[in-house]
Amino acid sequence: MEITLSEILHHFDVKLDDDNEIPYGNGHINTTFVVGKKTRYILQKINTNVFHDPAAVMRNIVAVTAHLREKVAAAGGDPSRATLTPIYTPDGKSYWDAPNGDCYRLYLFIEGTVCYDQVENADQLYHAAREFGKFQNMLDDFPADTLAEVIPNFHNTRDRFRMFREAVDANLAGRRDEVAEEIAFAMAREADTGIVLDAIADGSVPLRVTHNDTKLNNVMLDAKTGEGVCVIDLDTVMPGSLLYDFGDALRLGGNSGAEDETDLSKIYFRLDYFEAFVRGFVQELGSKMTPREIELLPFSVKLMTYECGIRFLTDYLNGDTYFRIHRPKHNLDRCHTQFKLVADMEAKMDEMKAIVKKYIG
Ligand code: ADP
Ligand code: GN1
Ligand code: MG
Repeated sequence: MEITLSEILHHFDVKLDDDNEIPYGNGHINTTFVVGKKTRYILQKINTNVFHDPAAVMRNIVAVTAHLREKVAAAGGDPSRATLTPIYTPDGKSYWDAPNGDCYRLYLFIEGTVCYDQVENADQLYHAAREFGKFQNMLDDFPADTLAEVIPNFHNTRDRFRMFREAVDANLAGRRDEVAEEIAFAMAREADTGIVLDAIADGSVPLRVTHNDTKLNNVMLDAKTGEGVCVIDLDTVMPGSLLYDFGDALRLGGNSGAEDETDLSKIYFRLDYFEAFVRGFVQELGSKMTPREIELLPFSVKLMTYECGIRFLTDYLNGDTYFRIHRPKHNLDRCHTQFKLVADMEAKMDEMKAIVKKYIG
């Protein structure tokens, strides 16, 4: 059953000044629209194939944004710009369950901001890093045990590898022979998958409340000043490692090209962007990091890029059922950029370590 957007909006406690409904943004997971004119809102269909318990996702988001709002207000800031503002239904729910099983939510549109699918200069990395750092700082005292684990083992790279190996064995879409080289690249790096997990297990890397999806188009920068405004896409806020947020941000932020660039000669890892991000991140979180966290910062970028690469490859092998794609080999193209970056990071690891040392350690 097809539901119209105006019918969906009717279930939220808002009066719109326009009936525009424009597809918006470049996220791979949810379906996003901008609605309204003078006062704009973000309407999203939550991807229930990815988030099996949307009620738990929204409970996390309501709690986390309430915590952030309080902190920002206490510091004299504007909470409606500094975090997401969920709009409620008249009966007080933060989402609407449609009769066909779909699930929708509405947020205030954060005006006067921009986010980047591909970074344009080092300054953007510096400000994004500070914003992700501030986000973690503000959630430092959030009770982590009240958060639902909405996607279990989200950054458990060992488990991601297991799922990858299962996809190779199952060969559901019949594409295994076509990607033999990519499979070999991934298999050769299996030993990397346990390094951060082992550090978490031995206590040298603490669990914190982390964002877990720190891609650059999930942080809003001020359209005029370029400074950080807020972190969005809070679906995956869960207990995790600071290394996940650091590494994942540079996976996309340190890429010289687009995540899905098909001309691989354009793809390399930008040390100048890496340095700008390190500078901002250390400025906000430097005093909190343990020696092992500091030591693993460069490796975490490679690990998160590798993990994302095997996730794209797994999805390609499974027949493209997880990430939204816009062309037949989109997931394979994405996998190629990630693996090219991994190889480049391996070549540049000593330089990355030297950059971290320059700022901390
Ligand atoms: P996905 O999980 O699919 O990535 P996001 O929540 O990240 O979905 O939303 C997709 C895009 O929509 C973001 O990258 C951003 O451009 C835009 N967006 C999301 N929420 C807001 C908001 N409250 N205000 C302005 N833009 C937003
Ligand atoms: C997805 O939702 P979005 O587009 O911000 C994915 C991330 C991946 C990223 C790859 C919930 O992020 O984990 O790193 O695509 N989010 C989820 O671009 O799986
Ligand atoms: Mg997003």
